[in-house]
Amino acid sequence: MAGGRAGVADLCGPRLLNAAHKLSSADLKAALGNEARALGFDSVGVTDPDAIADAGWRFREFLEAGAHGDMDWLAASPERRADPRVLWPGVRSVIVLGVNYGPDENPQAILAQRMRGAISVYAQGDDYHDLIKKRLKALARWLVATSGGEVKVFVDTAAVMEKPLAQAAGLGWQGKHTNLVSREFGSWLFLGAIFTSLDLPRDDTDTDHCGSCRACLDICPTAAFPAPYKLDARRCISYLTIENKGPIPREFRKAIGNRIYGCDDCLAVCPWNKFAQAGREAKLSARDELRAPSLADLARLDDAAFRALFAKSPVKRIGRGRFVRNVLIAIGNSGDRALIVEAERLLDDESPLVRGAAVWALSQLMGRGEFAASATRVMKTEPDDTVRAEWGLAGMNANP
Ligand code: B12
Ligand code: SF4
Ligand code: SF4
Repeated sequence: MAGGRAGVADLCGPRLLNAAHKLSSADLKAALGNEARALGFDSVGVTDPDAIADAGWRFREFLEAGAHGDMDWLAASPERRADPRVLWPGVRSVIVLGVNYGPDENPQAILAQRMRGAISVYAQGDDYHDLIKKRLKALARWLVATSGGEVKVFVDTAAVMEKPLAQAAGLGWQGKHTNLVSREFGSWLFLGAIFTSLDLPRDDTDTDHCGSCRACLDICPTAAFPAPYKLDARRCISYLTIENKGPIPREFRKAIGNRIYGCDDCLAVCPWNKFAQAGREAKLSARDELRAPSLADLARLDDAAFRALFAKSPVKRIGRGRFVRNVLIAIGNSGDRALIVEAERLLDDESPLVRGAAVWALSQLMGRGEFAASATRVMKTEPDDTVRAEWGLAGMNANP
């Protein structure tokens, strides 16, 4: 159903359909596709609630390996996540929807600009959760008004395995980087789902078109794929910079480069992006100030300025402390001594997370003698054990 438009909804608006109440299920599904597109969805398909049997045991394997790290919410109630019918016994069909958020420039170009921060494509505009949820609710209301039944809508945060459901509904396939790849939109599709008690005609499951390609596996800066189709989230920069609340483990700091919120490398190299087009939703497109922000400016954000800059953005969720931690890792990787002053100022920050990251940044930018002099001065007053430990470890690894 991801393709053409059927005539019925061109002739009948919701009110008329409601009055007629005699739509065949095929006509209803065609009308649903048209309504979804009118609401701004780019892809839509329908699947059976029990279409993702393999996802359940694979998900358990992922949890048993501890690959979810500290994402306890992901590990909670795996039985519900693995089976939509456990989440809601009334579900008869799952409608999966996609919104194209294709970038209008190469997301990897910013990685060479070491004095600027790279924010992943999905987070350069407004928060997709809010936008997609509104659209899902509107479509669900239309469905109920048109044909009755009960509905529930989900985007991202609920216990729903959106990628395998999307594959089963024909929107694309789970590539070796584990995300859904669409033949029309490449890597750049946000997903959402509507569960309904109506019995709608199913779409065909999409099949894997990765072939012998392994571009996404090879590009990953932190070797986060233990095998094709398997991700160890604990090594993924998206997890490390967004979900991880503590200091970024030392082994990943250099590899993170200037990625300050999420990572797009495995998505960006996928050859299927050659068919992708820039997204059509202005609210999701990149805000100019978030395309290539200067690290020096970001390091100066206080709480109020952070909230103002990231109003309505998904970045706001991680808070100023975690964000400035990420900026300091990028400053440490910048190779630019002009940024020493920014990191030095943050040695007095009220957040130990920020102070610890500032120590590491300085260890990367200063010579060993200079760093040791700072350590002697600051350690006299540093109250936090984790930050003191950073001074000790960073001193051993500082530049000669
Ligand atoms: C937790 C989570 C994360 C975690 C873990 C990611 C992961 N791959 O699991 C972290 C924080 C790392 C993350 C990162 C990102 N995420 Co995220 N994330 C989620 C979330 C909330 C749950 C995903 C989940 O269930 N993971 C558990 C694992 C076990 O499930 P899985 O990935 O489907 O694993 C399957 C494969 O491993 C497969 N498998 C295993 N072995 C084998 C063997 C073979 C042969 C085969 C064929 C398959 C196979 O089976 C498993 C079960 O289906 C979803 C939203 C949702 N509710 O679904 C968004 C979601 C997946 N994220 C999304 C995005 C955009 C991202 C990022 C691109 C953001 C960024 N730019 O930084 C990165 C991409 C990183 C990556 N390579 O995956 C989008 C993806 C859209 C799409 N087109 O697929 C989603 C769907 C959100 C949304 N609503 O749009 N994310
Ligand atoms: S998002 Fe980046 S770090 Fe995470 S798996 Fe993909 S390439 Fe690796
Ligand atoms: S980069 Fe290659 S292996 Fe990875 S998802 Fe795309 S086609 Fe599949």
